[in-house]
Amino acid sequence: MDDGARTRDLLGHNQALYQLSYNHHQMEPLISFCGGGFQPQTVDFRPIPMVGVVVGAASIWRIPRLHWKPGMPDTTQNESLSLAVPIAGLPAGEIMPPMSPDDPTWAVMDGWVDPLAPRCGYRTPSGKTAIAGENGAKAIAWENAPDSERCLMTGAQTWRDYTATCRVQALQETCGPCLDGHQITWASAGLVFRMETSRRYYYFGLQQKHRLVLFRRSDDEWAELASRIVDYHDSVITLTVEANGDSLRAACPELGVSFFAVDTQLKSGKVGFRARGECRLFDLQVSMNPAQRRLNQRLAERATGWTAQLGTTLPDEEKIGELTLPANATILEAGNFVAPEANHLLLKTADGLEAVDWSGRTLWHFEEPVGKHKVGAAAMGSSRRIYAMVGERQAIERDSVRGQALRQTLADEIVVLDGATGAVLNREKLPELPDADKVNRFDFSFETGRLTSDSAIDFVVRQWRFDCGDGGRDLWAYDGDLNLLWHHAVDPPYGHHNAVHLVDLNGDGLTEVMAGGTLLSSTGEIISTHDRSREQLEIAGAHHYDAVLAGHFSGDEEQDPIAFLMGGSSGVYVIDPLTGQTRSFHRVGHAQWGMVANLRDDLPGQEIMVGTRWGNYGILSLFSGRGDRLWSIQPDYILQGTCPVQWTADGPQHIWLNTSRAALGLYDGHGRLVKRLDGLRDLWGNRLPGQCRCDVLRRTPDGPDLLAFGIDDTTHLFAPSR
Ligand SMILES: [Ca+2]
Ligand SMILES: [Ca+2]
Repeated sequence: MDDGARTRDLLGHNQALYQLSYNHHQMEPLISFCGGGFQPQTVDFRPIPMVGVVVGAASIWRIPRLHWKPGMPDTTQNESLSLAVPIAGLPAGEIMPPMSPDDPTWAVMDGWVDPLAPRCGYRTPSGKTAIAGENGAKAIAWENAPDSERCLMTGAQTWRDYTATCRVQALQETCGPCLDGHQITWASAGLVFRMETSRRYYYFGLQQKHRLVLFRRSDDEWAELASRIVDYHDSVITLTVEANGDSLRAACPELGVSFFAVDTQLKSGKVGFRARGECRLFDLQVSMNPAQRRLNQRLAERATGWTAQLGTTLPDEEKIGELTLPANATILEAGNFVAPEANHLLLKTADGLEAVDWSGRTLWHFEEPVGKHKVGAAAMGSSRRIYAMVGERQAIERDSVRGQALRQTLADEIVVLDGATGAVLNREKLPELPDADKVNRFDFSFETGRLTSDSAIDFVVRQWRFDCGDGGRDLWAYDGDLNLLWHHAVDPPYGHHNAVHLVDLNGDGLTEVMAGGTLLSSTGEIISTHDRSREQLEIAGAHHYDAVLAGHFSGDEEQDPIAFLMGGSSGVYVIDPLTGQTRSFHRVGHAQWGMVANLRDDLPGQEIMVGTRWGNYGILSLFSGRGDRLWSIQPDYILQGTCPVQWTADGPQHIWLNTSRAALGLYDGHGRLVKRLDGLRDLWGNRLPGQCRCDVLRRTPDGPDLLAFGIDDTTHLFAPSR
């Protein structure tokens, strides 16, 4: 029995604690809570009502006896630790600008991160400016803007016990809504501690300049632990929190407030300052006494040991070769489009498409610049068809989410290529658009399917529109010979590339078209529309369904088919796609994309991974195939490129996180890092996020999956060691 299974048995029916334990890979005796004998000191003591505080604490208390290693080295660091934001060392002006990684303030602020505006993350202002405050004292200023929420955090996911203090001046009462919370209208400034994700943490601070509040946030749930109305008038105040086991203390001496609360929900995490709306931060310090420091170090060692132990049953990565690609070529995919028994690589080059074998030898070259492409799901004869968009009706220059210049082209034609030879089988004009000025691209449905043809070679052309936040409304269905079958415009709009799918949901052998919140038959009739689409569209930051997954995921015929609608800031709707009826919804943040994989052999069917973007990048949430949310993690604060990886011949898939060196590794279906991939970490070196290219490729149709890791001009291939 592995440790996870033991934990589960021990906790028995206590599902919430079981999940927390899994999330944090650490079980620690709650010494300070159980033995401290603390008494509430203030009028505002309010223990939160919660199922089984005592039971929960007792359960957690017992776990270390299974995991405790008496021989663990004593770190004997009998020194306290103190960290302070070096405000005095900051030059005046914007600090930590995300898209300027060489800005000198990054070095000054080494050790501090802003999860809401991370270095090399995405195109967003830092929102934090160093200024000279009153009496010449330097401060960091937060600005007055709806999207002004920013943080300064330090520490590690394993930090549990510590003290944090800040000196702050709050200058704004209301603020919002923002992409992270359509319902938030209050400005706030205060301390964050035990941050598990940027949407899950404890917080103590001023709200709307008239209330001091200590709360636990879990996504859109704000559980207030203590609060008091205060008489505040723009003065600089001191906020202090101390977390020790389950006991949370919070105080503001200037306003005469001292809170004490007991809460068991958040076990550990980073600590720092977070504010929405205009305010000034004059000081921010985090400290640990020697006992706290030793504890936190032991928790970090425990987590490392846990990863090593979990990884022992998985093969290490072994470098098996390198790919030599033509200059400026990118890998589109590896697949058996040439012949059924072997996989080849499909490359995109500046002047077209190229098929190469694994030694880099060119099989064919299609010499027309290609925008979007799609490889047919079914073979025609021995090869697959490749559909590609070519030509240029119009083009625009834009910045990508990550700040790079992009040239986006509205294509003119579709061509069909023979995957074996690259020969053009057919070509056809793309539809004429009466409102072409509102459209920046055509695109293909996420997969080909069977609309009228005998095999899955039909597809749908979709669009990206400026007036739908890069989503779209129009759908044009084609058969594999490029005959236009039907055209339909849907309302509500669908979203990005992963929002239009061809999938057989009713089992008649023909594929339906799931386009955002609308399901259409293979012949273009509307079958259903999401019943909460109006609500979804009214939520700020949710102007389309960013991504959609529909299929038979649950392994339970009572539940299938099922669809997951990733609705931007409205979160995730789990619906019956045949009726459009919502079964459940989950406010996970700005849900932007999703993928299907079998990450858990102990759960029937497949699991759904959902990632967030705007307002809270990098949160990954796993759902069961029937729509239950299992856990959320946030290994870094950058767009999470998660690829499902079949790393063993049998057993569940894993996910490969590769957006930063900090997050790099294979993770299991419990959200645990199980393989650090040190070989890749060595290659990564000190490169910044975005400077390594990562693909999961299969050399043969049966696998195994290879990790393709591109650094500079070389693509290194790693396979599971034998
Ligand atoms: Ca069907
Ligand atoms: Ca499963």
